[in-house]
Amino acid sequence: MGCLRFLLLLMQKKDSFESLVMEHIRLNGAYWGLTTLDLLHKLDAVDADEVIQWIMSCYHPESGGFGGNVGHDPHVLYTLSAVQVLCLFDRLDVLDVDKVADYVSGLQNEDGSFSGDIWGEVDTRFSYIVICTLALLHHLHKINVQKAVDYIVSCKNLDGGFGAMPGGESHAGQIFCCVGALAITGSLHHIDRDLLGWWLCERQCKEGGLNGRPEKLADVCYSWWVLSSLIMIDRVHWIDKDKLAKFILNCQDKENGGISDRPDNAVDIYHTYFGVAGLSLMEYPGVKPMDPAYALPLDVVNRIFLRKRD
Ligand code: GRG
Repeated sequence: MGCLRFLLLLMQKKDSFESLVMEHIRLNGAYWGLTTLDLLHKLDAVDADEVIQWIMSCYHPESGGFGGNVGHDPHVLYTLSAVQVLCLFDRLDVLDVDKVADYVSGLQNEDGSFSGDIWGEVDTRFSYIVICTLALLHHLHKINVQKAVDYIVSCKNLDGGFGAMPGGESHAGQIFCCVGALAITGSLHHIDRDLLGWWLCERQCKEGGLNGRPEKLADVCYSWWVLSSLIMIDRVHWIDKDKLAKFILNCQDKENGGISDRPDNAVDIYHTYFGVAGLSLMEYPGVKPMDPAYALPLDVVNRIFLRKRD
C-alpha cells in the first residue's frame, strides 16, 4: 500500500501546503498519521521521544488541556488526540492524569451535555470526546455518566440516527459519536439496532462508497463513521464490503501514495487515515484490527484495559 510512502514524505515536508493548512489542527493530524502508521505495523518509522516531546509542548499545565499546536488554546478534541497518541506509544505515564481528567470533565454542563472549551460550543462530538478520553484514562467516574447518556439519548431522531444537538439532523459522523459514547458507557440498549442499522446501510451508494446522509456524495471518511457504528450495533453484514473496499482502494494515488475522498481527487492525511481505518474494520489483510468505539488499534485498547484489571 502506497499510504506509508505518503505518510513518511508528509512528515519530512514541514513547510508544504498540506502542512500549512493543518497548522491549527496539527495534534489531530498527528493522531491520524500515527494511527495509520501503527495500523500498517510501521509506528517505529518515527522517533517516539521526539513525538512525545512535541505532544507535551501543546499541553497547558494551568488548564490541563491540549491545544491543536504549540501556543494554541486548549480544546477537548486535541486533548483526546494527545491521549490517543500517548496510548499508541504506551506513554500515558508522561501525563498528570488527574489534571487532564479534571479539564475534560469540568466541561460537562448541567443538562449532561459537554462544551468543547471555555467558549461553550455544545455538540454530541464533545460528549464522545470527553467520554472516550476519560475511559482511556480510567477516570469516567469524574462525570455524571447517567446525565451524559440521557443527553445523548435526547439527540436521537425518529429515523434512529443522532444529530449534533436535540432535533439536529441525523449525520453519520454524529451517529459514530453518539453510538461510540453509548458503547463505552454500556448504554447501547437505548438504540433501536434495526432502525439505525437500516439508516446506516442505506448510506452505501451505487459505486460502493458510503455517504454521511441521504442525497449526499460518497466520501472515504464515511467508511469509518458508518462501518464503526454498524459494528457497534452488530449490523455490519448489511453492507457490501467488497464494493466498499474497492471504492476505498480506487481512491488511492497509486504513484505517490495516500487516499482521497473520492476517486481521482487529491489525497490528504484525513482521508488516508479513515480509508485505512475502514479497511481495518473490514479485516483487510496486512492492516491491524481497530476498536470501533475508541478509534485505536485493538492491541492498544486491550493493553490499556487488560493491564488495568491485572
Ligand atoms: C477519534 C475518530 C475520532 C473522532 C473524534 C471529531 C470527532 C470525534 C468526530 C467528528 C464526527 C463528524 C461530525 C464527522 C463528519 C465530518 C464531515 C466529513 C463533515 C462534513 O459534513 P458536510 O455536511 O458533508 O460538509 P456531507 O458529506 O454531509 O456533504
